[in-house]
Amino acid sequence: MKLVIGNKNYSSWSMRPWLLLRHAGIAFDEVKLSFNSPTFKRDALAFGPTGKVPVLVDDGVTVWDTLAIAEYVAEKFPDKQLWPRDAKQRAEARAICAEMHAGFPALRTHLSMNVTANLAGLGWNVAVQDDIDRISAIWTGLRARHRADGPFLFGRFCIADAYYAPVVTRFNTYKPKLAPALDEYMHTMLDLPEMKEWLAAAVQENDFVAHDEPYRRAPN
Ligand SMILES: N[C@@H](CCC(=O)N[C@@H](CS)C(=O)NCC(=O)O)C(=O)O
Repeated sequence: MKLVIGNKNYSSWSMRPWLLLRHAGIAFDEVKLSFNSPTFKRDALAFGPTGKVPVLVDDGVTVWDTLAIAEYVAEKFPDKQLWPRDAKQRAEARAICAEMHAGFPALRTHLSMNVTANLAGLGWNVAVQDDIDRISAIWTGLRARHRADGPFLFGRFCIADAYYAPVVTRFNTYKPKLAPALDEYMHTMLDLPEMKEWLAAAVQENDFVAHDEPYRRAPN
């Protein structure tokens, strides 16, 4: 199984399936393409029809959309229980993934992923706050209901956590004011060994766009 991704510093869509596969212990070969390369589009088109990442290539199948990748992997590895086992919870998990997939345009535009930068206080506007408030409501409600089952949105780690992982890193980069109740979930996600692996690799890749440089955080 091959997962084609973009820069670990910038590619929120790539982070989701990468984290999902790693956390589940599913082996894959990583192929990383640089957004800063003049051949990015051509390189990406060699793997999938949209010229975007991520793309999963497995056993003669090409899957080029994050939600489709998550579903494909969940079907291929049912024992990994990548969606919640309970049908009602599964429906809700799918709904919040779809909401992330299609929504939160202000957050995505103004707090774009940049995991190694410190952009505290930047990017905020009223529309961004509306997105933050909606995400806060999702996380707070799920954590309150599933606290007894574990530290993730539905208790156990599932596709929904992978889906919201780049929001966790965005909040860590832009540091908007969040309800204290969300700190615990932020820490749970940032402390995941796979998340740490991704963040460390983002520092190492040293492939930043020039206007980002003044904001680079010192490596931990
Ligand atoms: N709907 C796609 C979105 C993929 C996407 O927009 N990927 C971005 C990187 S995060 C990309 O490849 N951008 C490069 C480009 O548009 O040229 C998915 O869910 O995977």
